[in-house]
Amino acid sequence: MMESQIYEMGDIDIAWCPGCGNFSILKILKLALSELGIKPEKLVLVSGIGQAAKIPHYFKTNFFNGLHGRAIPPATAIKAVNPDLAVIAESGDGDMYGEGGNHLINAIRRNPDITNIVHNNMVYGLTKGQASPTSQIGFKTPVQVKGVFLEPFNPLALAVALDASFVARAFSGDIEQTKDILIEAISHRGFALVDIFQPCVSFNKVNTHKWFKENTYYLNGSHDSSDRGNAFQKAIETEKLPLGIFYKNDKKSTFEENVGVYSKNKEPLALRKEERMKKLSNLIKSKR
Ligand SMILES: Cc1ncc(C[n+]2csc(CCOP(=O)(O)OP(=O)(O)O)c2C)c(N)n1
Ligand code: SF4
Ligand SMILES: [Mg+2]
Repeated sequence: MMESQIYEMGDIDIAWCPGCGNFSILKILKLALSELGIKPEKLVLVSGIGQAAKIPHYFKTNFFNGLHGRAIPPATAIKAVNPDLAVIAESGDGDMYGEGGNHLINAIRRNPDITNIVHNNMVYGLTKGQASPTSQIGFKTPVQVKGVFLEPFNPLALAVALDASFVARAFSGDIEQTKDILIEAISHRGFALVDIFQPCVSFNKVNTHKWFKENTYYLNGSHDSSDRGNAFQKAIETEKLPLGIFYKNDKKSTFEENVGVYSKNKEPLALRKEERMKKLSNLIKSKR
């Protein structure tokens, strides 16, 4: 097994607050990738903006850090032209479920073979504590002074309803179980959504580490992750929030398979230099 040290940046400043759940997610992701034997040169982390989206800065690997809510489009493109790379889109709940919601919906429909990890702290951390789409009813912030009155967005119910190919929820406080879920998600062929509960110790004093411990439970061994109806029932449970792999559909073809560019020629599009140059010069000629 490869050591997770391979992804370490050395002595760098990390801009997260002491005690933030993002530290655990960073550690767990490195453990999962090293257990899978994915070398840094074979990995691309893609992110938008937010505390969660800083994760690629603390990883010795390839990365693309773009606009708020826009991790999915570059991640989809990177995978389409380099199918041999493992591509992971990293984001926060605001980033993916608010600003990036449209991209999430259409990624589920396209089914690119990428993993989408969402650090769900139920708050906008980077911008200092406004409500996010997953903030709970009654959550008070300097903007939502009387408390949030909107029903929280349910990413798992959405993903199962759209027949996403892999849907899971984890908790940053559980290293082993979250690592196992990430290993399955990254190994899965197709779009894998992993929502990870992550305490924000500075701006969410309600949904703390203790709160997540007390308000979650693991789906048991008899949960059938191929049963979509049952997965949906589990996804809409609110009294206690289930953790684990809710749903998997191994039968869906991926975006890369559907676009058909690899049906005859297996060479990654990114490496097809001659073909690209020919297309480019034809395009230029056609515009003259
Ligand atoms: C288009 C756009 N809108 C708003 C912002 C401001 N902004 C930056 S990060 C952020 C929210 C971050 O919240 P989340 O995605 O939950 O990440 P966290 O910091 O909690 O990890 C917002 C609103 C921005 N950078 N760009
Ligand atoms: S503000 Fe919250 S999410 Fe951001 S680093 Fe601090 S504890 Fe983590
Ligand atoms: Mg957040």
